[in-house]
Amino acid sequence: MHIVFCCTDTNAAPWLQGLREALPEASIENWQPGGQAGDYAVVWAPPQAFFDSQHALKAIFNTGAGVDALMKLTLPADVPVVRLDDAGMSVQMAEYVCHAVIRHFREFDVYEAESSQARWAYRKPRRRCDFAVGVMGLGVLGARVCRALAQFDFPVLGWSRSPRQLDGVQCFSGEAGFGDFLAATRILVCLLPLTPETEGIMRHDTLRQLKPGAYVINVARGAHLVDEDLLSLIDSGHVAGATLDVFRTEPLPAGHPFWQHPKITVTPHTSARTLREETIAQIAGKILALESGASVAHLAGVVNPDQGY
Ligand code: NDP
Ligand code: OXD
Repeated sequence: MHIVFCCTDTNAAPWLQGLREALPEASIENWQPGGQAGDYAVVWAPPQAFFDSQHALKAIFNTGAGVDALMKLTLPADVPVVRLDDAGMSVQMAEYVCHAVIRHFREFDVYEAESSQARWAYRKPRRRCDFAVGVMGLGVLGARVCRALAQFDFPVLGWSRSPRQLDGVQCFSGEAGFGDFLAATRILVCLLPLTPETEGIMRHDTLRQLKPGAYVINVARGAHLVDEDLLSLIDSGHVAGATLDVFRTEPLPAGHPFWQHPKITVTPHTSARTLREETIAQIAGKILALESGASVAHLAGVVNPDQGY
C-alpha cells in the first residue's frame, strides 16, 4: 500500500514519521511531481497538480474538518473524500465559543479595559435569559458547542439543514426555520461548512433579524460573513460586536478594519486546531479498516459530494 502526503503549509517530517509508525506495512511519501501514485492521499489544501497526478486512489483523507478548499478542485471521479471527524477539535471549539460568549455576556472585555486604568468599577449583572445563543450548524462541532453552552444555562438554539434533536437545544432547520431561529438569537455562532448555500449567510438582511445588541462569533469560514455588512451593523448599534477566527483572506491583511476595531476581537484561525497525533490515529484506523474490507459507507466523516460537506 502506498500513501501520498500533500499538506500545504505543514511541516511534513513529523507527519510522515507518525504515519509510518501507525502504518508500518505502508510506504509513505511526501508528494513530489513525478512521484509514485498513491492508493491513499492525506491532504490539506493540495494543488490541482496533485490530483492530476493521482490515478489509483482508493480514498482521500483531509487533515481538517472543512473540505471547501478541496471541493473547488477537480477530484478523481468516484474516489471518496473523508474529512476529519472531531479528532480533538470539538473540545477546542467548545472552549473557544464558550470563552467568547462568556467574555461578552460578563463584559470581561470592559473589565480588562478598566483594570488597565486601575479602575475598580462594578457593572450591573445582565440577565442570561436575554442572551440566547444560536448555533448555525449542528454537526460534530456545533452539537458539542451547544452542549457546552447549555452547561452554563444559556438558552441555546440550533439550526441545521435537516431536522435534528439535541437535548436542551431548541432546534430549527432549513430555510423555513431560519427566520424564527434568527429572531430568537442574540449571540450568533457560525459552525457551518462553506458551500454555495452558506456563502455570505451572515449579511445585512440576516444579521438585521437578530435581536438588538446582537453579537457574532464566526469560527467556520471567512466567506460566511459579509465584512462590510457586519461593520455597518456595528456602526448602527444593532450589533454590539464580534469575535472572528476566520477571514476571507488569511492571514487577515494588515490594513483590514477588523484589526483595529474596538468591538471586534480577532484570532488567527486557531479556534480548533488539527492535532497531529489524534489525526494520524484516526486516518490510519480508517485506512486499516478499508484495507480489511470495510465499506466506505461505514466510515465516519465521508463527504457527500452533492452537499459539499
Ligand atoms: P459537520 O459536517 O459535522 O456539520 C455541519 C453542520 O452544518 C450540519 O449540522 C449540517 O446540517 C449543517 N449545514 C450544512 N449546510 C447547511 C445549510 N445549507 N443550512 C443549514 N445547515 C447546514 O461539520 P463540523 O461540525 O465537523 O465542522 C463545521 C465547520 O467548521 C467545517 O466545515 C469548517 O469549515 C469549520 N471548522 C473551523 C475550524 C477553525 O479552526 N476555525 C476548525 C474545524 C472546522 P445537517 O445536520 O442537516 O447535515
Ligand atoms: C478545519 C480548519 O476545517 O482547521 O479543520 O479550519
